[in-house]
Amino acid sequence: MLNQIKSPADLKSLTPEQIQQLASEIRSFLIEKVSKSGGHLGPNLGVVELTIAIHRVFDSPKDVMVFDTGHQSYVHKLLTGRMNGFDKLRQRGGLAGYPNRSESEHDVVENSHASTALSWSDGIAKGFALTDQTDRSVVCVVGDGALTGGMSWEALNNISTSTNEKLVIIVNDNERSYSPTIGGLATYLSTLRATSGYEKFLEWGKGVLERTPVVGHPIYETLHGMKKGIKDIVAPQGMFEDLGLKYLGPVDGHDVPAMEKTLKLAKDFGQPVLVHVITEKGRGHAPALNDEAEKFHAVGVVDAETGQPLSKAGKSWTSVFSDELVKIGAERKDVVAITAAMMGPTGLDKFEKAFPDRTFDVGIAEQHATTAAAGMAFAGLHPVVAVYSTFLNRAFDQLLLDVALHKAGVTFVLDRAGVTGDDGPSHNGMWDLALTGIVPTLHVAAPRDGERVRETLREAVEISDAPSLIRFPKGVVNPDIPAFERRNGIDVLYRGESADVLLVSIGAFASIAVEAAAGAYREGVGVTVIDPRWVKPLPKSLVTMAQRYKNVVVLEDGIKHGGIASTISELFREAQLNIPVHSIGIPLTFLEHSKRSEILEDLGITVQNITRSLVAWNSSGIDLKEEMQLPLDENERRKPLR
Ligand SMILES: Cc1ncc(C[n+]2csc(CCOP(=O)(O)OP(=O)(O)O)c2C)c(N)n1
Repeated sequence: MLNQIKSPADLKSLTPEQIQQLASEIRSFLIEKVSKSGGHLGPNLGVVELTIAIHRVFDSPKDVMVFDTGHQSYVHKLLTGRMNGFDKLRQRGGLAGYPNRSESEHDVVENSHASTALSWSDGIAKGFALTDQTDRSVVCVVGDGALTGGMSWEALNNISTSTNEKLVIIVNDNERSYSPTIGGLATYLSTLRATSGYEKFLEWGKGVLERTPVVGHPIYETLHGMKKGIKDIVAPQGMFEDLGLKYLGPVDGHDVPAMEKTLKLAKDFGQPVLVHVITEKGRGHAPALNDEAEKFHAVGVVDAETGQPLSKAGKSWTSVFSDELVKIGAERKDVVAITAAMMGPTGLDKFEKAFPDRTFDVGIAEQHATTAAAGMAFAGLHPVVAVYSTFLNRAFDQLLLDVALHKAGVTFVLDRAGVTGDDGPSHNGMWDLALTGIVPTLHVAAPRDGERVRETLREAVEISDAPSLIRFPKGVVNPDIPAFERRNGIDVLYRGESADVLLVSIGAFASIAVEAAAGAYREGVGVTVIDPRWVKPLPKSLVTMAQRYKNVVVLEDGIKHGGIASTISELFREAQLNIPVHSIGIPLTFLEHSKRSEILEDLGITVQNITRSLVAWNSSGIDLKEEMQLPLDENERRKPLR
């Protein structure tokens, strides 16, 4: 069946039996392919029937489908003619892990940050209404997790007053984000889920009351007469309907005929309608269903049958942080942890286990997490906010004005900093160094290895009169790189024979920097590698240190524009130090999905290439110090740091 589906039009004539067969083939296909490449298996297994029903009722691309976050769009990709791309899912040359405009006219929104779909959909539907494209509907699929994000509610507030938008909002309620969705909204949705129990309640009431002599029957009648009121007690519909949104549901999202019936009703209504759909994350795959923690929200490369990882990874950056925070938590009762719906992925699960009362999952609400942290700091706590680097972008204004302006003692821990690769452009953590560089009062550290994660984390939580932040990449942590010495807070990792180049290495690139310096030494170029650890504020001693060199090179896992190299250039300019500063980092561009190593290779961030650059810059550079007649005796060159 699946082979025959080249476009959504091929779905329209299928019989109920064929649809069932197709759903089952899609599940087997996804389990086989995603196990090989890694990706969002659980969410996609949950939306198979839902996506088939959408494509049977609506006509893509005339009707627009917007998937919130987009991680659950694999089935949509399969039904829109992209089956072959799954062999290289999330790899260079293969399908992206999220919708992608360059792949298909059926994809519109590429952003993988949650809670944007309702705003996109509102905008598109308003646009269609105003440009006389009245035959076009917008279908917005939003998870109960994504619905915890503030943007979703800003959008609903606007959508609900619209009378001419052809917009069908499908709330895909599987009760989970990564882990179970939390908060008042989750409780509300679970009450709505009980709506189907209302009729049963009424039946039960009838049975019991009719057996009660004299007063029983009248009470039942009253009960029945108060249907709406009782329904609100048993299953309050209030919130969505009070907002002015037509609510349909809850519907079993695995029952295609039921889904189609409801979606047709919603489509014909001609105004915004919210359809509440119940699905099961990981459906049809025992290992996913048995994964209590995350229902295979996102898997690496795993055995298709058992779901077990095929290779054993080493200790990750995340787990180094995770373990150290638990130790700190045992020593300091004021330290609390905050996650935005990513307890496991950020490593806060261990802290939660040890200190459940001091751990807060706020839902997909980075902005709230950040400002609430400022409040907690005011009240005498030291919050540690753990998020992925890319998601801090969401909370920039809160970081700047709620936290930094108020000099709140909050520590941010950014995981997945730098190039992450396979999740595509919006998941790379390449903006944080530039963004945080312009936040007054904030201290920023980029630890180069596990030992430095522990060390800078401890230093960070000691800062109580200003915010602090540490950032580290995805994956397995580097072996520790001890320093020769620490000078005014700056670690010297490699001493050059001569003072040709001062290589300032930021964070996890230290091992590449040291190897490149060794390579340059073999070419006769003296490179000293230093790691300032704290990149904001940069130690003043950097200026004194740099004075002895002909060239300064900065290597960073972030955008070059506004990054650490640019801060160092400014520092030198202000100190009237005229030394060329070369920058190796990420250009200002969106990086297509690919392996991290492939992207770094493209950017020239390899030992071989950096060695070549160090040699080239050394030979082409004008020796400004000689021109400026600064002291450069041979002894100084040999011991550049004395
Ligand atoms: C702003 C932001 N924060 C965090 C994430 C990480 N994230 C990806 S999917 C997800 C959970 C989504 O849950 P839900 O919307 O219910 O979809 P489901 O996977 O359950 O279908 C989270 C927290 C994100 N994509 N965007």
